[in-house]
Amino acid sequence: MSFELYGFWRSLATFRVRIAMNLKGLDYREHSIDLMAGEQHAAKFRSINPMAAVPALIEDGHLPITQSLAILEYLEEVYPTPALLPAEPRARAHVRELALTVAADGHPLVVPRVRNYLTDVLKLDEPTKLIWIEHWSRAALGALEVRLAPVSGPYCFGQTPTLADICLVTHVVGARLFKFDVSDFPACVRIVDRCLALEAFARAHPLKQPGAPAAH
Ligand SMILES: N[C@@H](CCC(=O)N[C@@H](CS)C(=O)NCC(=O)O)C(=O)O
Repeated sequence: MSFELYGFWRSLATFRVRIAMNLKGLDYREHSIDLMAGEQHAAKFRSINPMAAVPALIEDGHLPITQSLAILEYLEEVYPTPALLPAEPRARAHVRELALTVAADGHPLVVPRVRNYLTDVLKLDEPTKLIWIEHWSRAALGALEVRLAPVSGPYCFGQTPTLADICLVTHVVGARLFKFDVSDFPACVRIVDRCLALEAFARAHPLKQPGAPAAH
């Protein structure tokens, strides 16, 4: 099989897909869509994702799959080893809850189209916009911290990484890229740093991608 992944070095949703593909040992070729330059709005890319956002994954010339969680679930169904969801239904729901706290509640409020709207339409200055971004980043982290504080194992759930760890890592790395202080969330940070010690996570890091600045 061959995978074409449309992404961007700084995209946290693409970061999720890179981690999952690395964990599952799937090779992919990444095509950069420069979100800062607005390439997501070009007609050519909109024909891949009409939502004008990355990631989009194309396998063997099939129709693109967009939405990082849909991609992760697809990969899990078709390439089940190693498993990124536990076997038991309640545990699966728990892992999905943690993942969606990031992907459905936290991250959508800080993506470029929202940031651009705050700047271009609502005329917020940079410091005020950062207050917005930090507020919503911390709101998701606060909820995750409550769930993860009682966890004594190495990951969000069980002894191996799951979708929850993938989403948590991307959210904390995103907060760090904005230089937010995440020390109020020690359980999250403990798990994230453990995950980032794994090659599959480390290799997928935004700052390791082509186009990323050398120093951040
Ligand atoms: N819910 C989508 C979010 C996709 C998304 O918004 N991606 C961002 C980068 S992380 C993007 O391409 N944004 C373009 C824009 O906001 O203009 C997912 O999980 O894939």
